Amino acid sequence: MPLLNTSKLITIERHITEEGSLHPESTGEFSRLLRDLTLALRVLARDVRRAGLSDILGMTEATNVHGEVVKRLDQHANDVIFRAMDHGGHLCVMASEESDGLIRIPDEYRNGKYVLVFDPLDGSSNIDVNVSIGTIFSIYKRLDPSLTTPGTLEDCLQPGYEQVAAGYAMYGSSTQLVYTSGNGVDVFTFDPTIGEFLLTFEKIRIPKRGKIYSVNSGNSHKWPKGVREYVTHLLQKAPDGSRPYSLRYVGTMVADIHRTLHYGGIFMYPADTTSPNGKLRLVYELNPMAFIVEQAGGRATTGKQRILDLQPESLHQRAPCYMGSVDDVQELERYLTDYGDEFYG
Ligand code: AHM
Ligand code: MG
Repeated sequence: MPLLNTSKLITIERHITEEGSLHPESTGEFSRLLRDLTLALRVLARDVRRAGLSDILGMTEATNVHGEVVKRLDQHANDVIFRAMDHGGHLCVMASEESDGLIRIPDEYRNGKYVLVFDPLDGSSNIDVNVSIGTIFSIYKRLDPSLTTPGTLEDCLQPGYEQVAAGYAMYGSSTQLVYTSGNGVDVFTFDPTIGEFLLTFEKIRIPKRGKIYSVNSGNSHKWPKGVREYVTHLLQKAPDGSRPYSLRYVGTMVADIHRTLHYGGIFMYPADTTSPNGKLRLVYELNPMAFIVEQAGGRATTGKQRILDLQPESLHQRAPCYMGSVDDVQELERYLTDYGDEFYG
């Protein structure tokens, strides 16, 4: 699949403004919110690129040559997003993987009608070793958009199907921003020479079936029976050449889903005997990714239920996840039904 499938020269800001103009009731507030957020992503793309040079990696306790406390890159990313988003007047509350509770809008700024939840730097185990990492975000309208009071926990705990927009930035060999507002999925690539995200792939579609599976197989002894049997099946040779599948696992969800969007296949983080709800967090990891995957024509489930239909009960709750090509995910679901989700051992 080519990396560039559009002849349009268009920035993400223009794209979002044009999408907004399709809605006559649009006030432009959402476009301004996205403009602030893409500023944060541009800053982070720069900082990730310079990370090894600027003492940003590693522990939080260290002091750099300027006498400043060095922050881990994930804490730094959290701060950058907060500083870009707290004063715009568009948000009423935020929540992040890096903050235990709600992130409130400071009293001196206006509370707007949107809610932002995010994982500032996904792929923590890859940060210090120069392997692709990313930022995941999701935007909701607050439950009562007429209010001007601070947003609440309930505003952040809306089911994923209520998302207004979601996306991720992947800091890889280039920085790409993958974005949906419910009208398909578009990919923008950051051009550092002009400081803009340019549209490079319009309305990406996940192949109906792939030939790659992505999972931490170090956990296989703890998986449910159905997942073990399914993976065993993927590794058996099929006469028509459709199997065996290849295994690809970066360990950064953003990167593993990004590849799945382009090449198809399945990404899994199952429940296991030590993590009965899997590892990945529903509100700011799974829901935005599930929205993107579905908008690209794929499927995203816990094995029992569509991810976007789950009612979150707490900010950091986890859920099992299987997402990717429709045929692959449905096949996995059949294995879970046939073999059950009991665990071995
Ligand atoms: P993080 O938010 O602390 O980085 O954890 C989430 C990451 C995902 O990006 C990735 O899919 C998963 O954890 C990898 O976990 P594991 O190392 O257990 O395979
Ligand atoms: Mg994460």
